[in-house]
Amino acid sequence: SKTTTIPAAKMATMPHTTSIPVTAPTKPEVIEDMAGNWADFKFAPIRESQVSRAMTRRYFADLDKYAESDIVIIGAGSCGLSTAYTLAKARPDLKIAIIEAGVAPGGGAWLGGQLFSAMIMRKPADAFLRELGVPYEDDGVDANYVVVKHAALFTSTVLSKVLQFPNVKLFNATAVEDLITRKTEDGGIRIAGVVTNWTLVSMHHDDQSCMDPNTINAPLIVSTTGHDGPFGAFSVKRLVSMNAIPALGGMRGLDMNTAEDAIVKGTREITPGLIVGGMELSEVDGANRMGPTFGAMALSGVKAAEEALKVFEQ
Ligand code: AHZ
Repeated sequence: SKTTTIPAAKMATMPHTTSIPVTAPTKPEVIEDMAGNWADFKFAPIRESQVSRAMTRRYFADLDKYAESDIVIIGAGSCGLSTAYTLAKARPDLKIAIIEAGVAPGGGAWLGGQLFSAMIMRKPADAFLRELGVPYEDDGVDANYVVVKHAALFTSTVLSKVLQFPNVKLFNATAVEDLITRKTEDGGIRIAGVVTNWTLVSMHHDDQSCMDPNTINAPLIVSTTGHDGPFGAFSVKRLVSMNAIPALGGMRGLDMNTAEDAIVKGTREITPGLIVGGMELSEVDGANRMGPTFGAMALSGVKAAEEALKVFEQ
């Protein structure tokens, strides 16, 4: 494979755009063998059970391995993925499970806002884009923000990096439907894991007879389930219903300037064993929403990872 970079002339028209190496694929061996003769093309033979076993063997091995995890991240939106990237890179020795209710990980970060593709990140979150190698444009010398040409470029890049870490497993189409709790000596509670189920099962508890869930034990959970909605703000709502915190502040109206700082600064361990980041935190603290600007999600993820590392370094 050979490495190419964006040509200097093109770079000159894109001020402050980072140059990331693009790996040109080598011509696949099979195509050379066929030499254009597709009439004789044939896949290597297979028996259907081989496919089933190749998938299920690995999935059940992962369920077994991650039943005791070091960290569970709930929600694979922009904040959860940023948390996972930062943690997995810093601590390859930690077993990190990500539980995502949707089939498609990424949460709201496949589009910038409404149905528009560009993703805006306010400075200094551009540093996280450089860390990932996501190219961006700067809207001029005075601009306080940078623009990724498509939100899906950010999301697919961080996702592909997270999935390549050997110490991370993503369980998608899987919902966290409760938290595992332990009583502490002072009469409070500590979060000690998550209760999971297939999302399609979680959605049908009302019209099917009970189908019991599965569990993952972990000393630390990072919850990034987004603001309130059909699935959002899951962990913090559950903390209220189990009297671990008195009440939710409720997400306030949109104010980009106050919202982004508040989410990043406020990212913390809310209840022993449970760190909350991203827009889920706005429901606890009564913070404003920021709408379509994603720098706080990335940096809240970085802060959530730092808070988690402090716990592991104690
Ligand atoms: O599917 C959810 C989404 O992918 C997932 N999730 C929610 N509840 C879950 C549960 N079990 C497993 N019980 C669950 N997964 O969590 C993910 C949340 O992603 P998100 O993009 O909604 O949240 P975020 O905090 O990462 O990013 C918020 C982005 C927003 S919202 C907003 C505004 O409304 O003003 N502005 C920004 C930038």
